[in-house]
Amino acid sequence: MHISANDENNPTALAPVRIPVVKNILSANAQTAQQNREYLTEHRITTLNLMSSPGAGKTTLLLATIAALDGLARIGVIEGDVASQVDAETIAATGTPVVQINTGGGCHLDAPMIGNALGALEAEVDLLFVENVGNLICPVSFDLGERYRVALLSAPEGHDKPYKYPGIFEAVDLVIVTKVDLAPYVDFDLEKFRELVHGLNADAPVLALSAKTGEGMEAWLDWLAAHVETLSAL
Ligand SMILES: Nc1nc2c(ncn2[C@@H]2O[C@H](COP(=O)(O)OP(=O)(O)O)[C@@H](O)[C@H]2O)c(=O)[nH]1
Ligand SMILES: [Mg+2]
Repeated sequence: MHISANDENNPTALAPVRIPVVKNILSANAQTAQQNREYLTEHRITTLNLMSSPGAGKTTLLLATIAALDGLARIGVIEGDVASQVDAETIAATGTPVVQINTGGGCHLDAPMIGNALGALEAEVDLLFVENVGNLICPVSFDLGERYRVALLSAPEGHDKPYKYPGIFEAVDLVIVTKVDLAPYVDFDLEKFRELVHGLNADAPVLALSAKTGEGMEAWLDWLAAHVETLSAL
C-alpha cells in the first residue's frame, strides 16, 4: 500500500510542512571578511595571508622581506599565534608596525580578529602581511578579507604534502617552498612538488627560496612588485 503525507487512512502521516530555504546568506565570518575587504580596498592596503605549518619560516621570510623593501613600501604586520608575542616583538624590533592576535587556543585567524587588528594598527601602510596561526588545515577555511593567500611549505616537511593536505594548495594564489637551502639534505624533490601542486591548482606559481641564504628571494620580490600596486615601480 502506498502511504503519502496526505493519506487520510494513515493516522501517522504528517501534514506537508512548508520549510523556508534561504540561499546565499553569508556566514558571520564572510560578512566581516567583506567589510575588511572594503576597508582594505578603500585604504589601498594590499593584504597577504601567509599560511603554513608551525616553523615553516613565515616570520623569517617576513624579516627578510621587510629588509629588502626598506624604504620602498610602508609595511605592516598582523601576527597570529595561539599564545605569546615573540614574533610580534621580533617584527617590532625592525620598526615595522605590528599587531599581535592571540587566539588563546584557536587554530586559525578569523575575519572579526582581523577587523579588530586593523583598528589597532597605528600607522598607515600599503602592504599588510598577516602571519596566520601555524596550521596546514584550518586557516584556509576562513576568509579574512585579504587580497592574496599564500601557502608556505618548508623543504624538511617533504614534497608529498599536497597529497595529504590538498585543501590549502587548492585555495591559494601563490605557493612558496621555504628553506630550500636544506632541500639536498632532506631529499625534497622540487619538480615533484610543483607537479603535485599544479595537479590541484594550475594557476598558483610555485617559488622556492631561502630567507637564510637569499637564494630565490628575487623571484618573491618580483612577484610582490607585480601584485602590489605601490611596488609596481620596483
Ligand atoms: N635553514 C633555514 N632555516 C630557516 C629558514 N627560514 C627559517 N628557518 C628557521 O626555521 C625556524 C622556524 O622559522 P620561523 O620563521 O620562526 O617559522 P614560523 O613559525 O613559520 O614563523 C627558525 O629556527 C628559523 O631560523 C631558511 O630559509 N633556511
Ligand atoms: Mg612565526
